[in-house]
Amino acid sequence: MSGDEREQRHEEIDAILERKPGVREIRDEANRYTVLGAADRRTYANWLTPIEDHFVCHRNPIPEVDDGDSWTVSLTGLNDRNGMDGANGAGETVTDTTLSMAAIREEHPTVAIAHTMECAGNGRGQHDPETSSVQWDCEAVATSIWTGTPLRSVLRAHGIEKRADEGRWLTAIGGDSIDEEVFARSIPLSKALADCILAYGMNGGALPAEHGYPVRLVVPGWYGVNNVKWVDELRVSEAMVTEGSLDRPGTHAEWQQTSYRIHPEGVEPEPNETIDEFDTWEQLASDAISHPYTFDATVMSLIGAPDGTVETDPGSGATVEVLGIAWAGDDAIERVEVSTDGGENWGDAETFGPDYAGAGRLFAYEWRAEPGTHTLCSRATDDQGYTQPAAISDPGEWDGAPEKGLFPWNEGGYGANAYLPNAIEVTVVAPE
Ligand SMILES: Nc1nc2c(c(=O)[nH]1)N[C@H]1C(S)=C(S)[C@@H](COP(=O)(O)O)O[C@H]1N2
Ligand SMILES: [Mo]
Repeated sequence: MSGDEREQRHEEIDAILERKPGVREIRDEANRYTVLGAADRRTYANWLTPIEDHFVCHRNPIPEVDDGDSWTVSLTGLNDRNGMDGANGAGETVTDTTLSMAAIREEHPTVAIAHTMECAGNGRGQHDPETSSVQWDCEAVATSIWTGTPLRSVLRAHGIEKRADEGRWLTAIGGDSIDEEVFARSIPLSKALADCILAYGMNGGALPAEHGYPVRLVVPGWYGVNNVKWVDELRVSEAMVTEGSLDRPGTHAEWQQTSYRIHPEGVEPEPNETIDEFDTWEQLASDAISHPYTFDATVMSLIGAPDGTVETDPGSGATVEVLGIAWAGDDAIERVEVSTDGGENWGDAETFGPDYAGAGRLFAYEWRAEPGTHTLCSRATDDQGYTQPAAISDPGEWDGAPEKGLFPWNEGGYGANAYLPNAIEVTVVAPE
């Protein structure tokens, strides 16, 4: 990493701060990422996150795109329909085609989907002792409406069929790939065909440069890292990306096989060509995969309001509405509880508002607030029965951490969903 590139990163951060008043720079131990997070906890009293408050996270410089209409996406790899694209006429054929932005926009259905996107490193800064990299507290999560084209439609048009999805993978490669460092992520082809889109719009407007203009992959309910920005290539294969598996220079599998996996200190996770359990928490809890991959987001919740000081209104019987958002990747939220005494006692909150697969739910809790200072926290349970643990474990406590109500401290600081670190202090004052 040259000094020049670091310089460029700070310029990039400054430029983003100018157009996004709702974010602030986050401390990055490695000084390698462009990282900004929601500046105000009250962002999470909303279901939709305004673009100004939407976190940003990437490593390589944003590609310069003067004319988004001339951007292309190459689609390569296996298909199982004869006579398509680069057909060789003998059984399985290979796709090798180039998609224009016009084709992506106009030759397929247009859809809008909701997606709560969380960086897999959200909560990393709550690990004690500290892990390396970006010290996120809880500001790297956002809910947006993404407009684009279903991948299913694009893939089918080029011979990639549902019946051939078993065990196959789709690798997306970012246009921010530089010679030494290729940003590539693989997701199961079954997920790609089910609900992923090539997005070119965000919250009803154009996709901003820092969020992937002109086109990004949106993987509903899955951690940010899977949502490749500035998509340059899509490739279908029998295996996830492994080191050297792409016909490109530089390293290929860092983002899939090394970082973004949950493991104890001092462990180097073994690469896998394929796995068949994708739920992140299930991988952890069942030991199905050693050193889980961060695919779907673990169950989480955040209180957005009140925060700080609140004056009770005698007309309301001194009740205060506690508002927040809960999400569980591509699983559904089953229950949200709120505590106003730091996790000793809990009451059920009510979920309300939009209810889309892959996006969070708003919750509200009627709090009879007594004057004084109180510690508020929330904990959610998903429809698989997983509940947010109370705290992050010590580094040595990997084994059985979830059963002990702890999220395992892990070297990369991924997937943290404990509720106590996200507690907020609220001071209640009676009206004069
Ligand atoms: N091409 C590319 N896509 C990327 C990244 C990147 O570095 N390059 N960062 C990923 C990570 S780690 C996250 S958390 C999300 C953040 O998306 P956002 O910046 O739109 O919030 O983008 C993902 N997509
Ligand atoms: Mo991330």
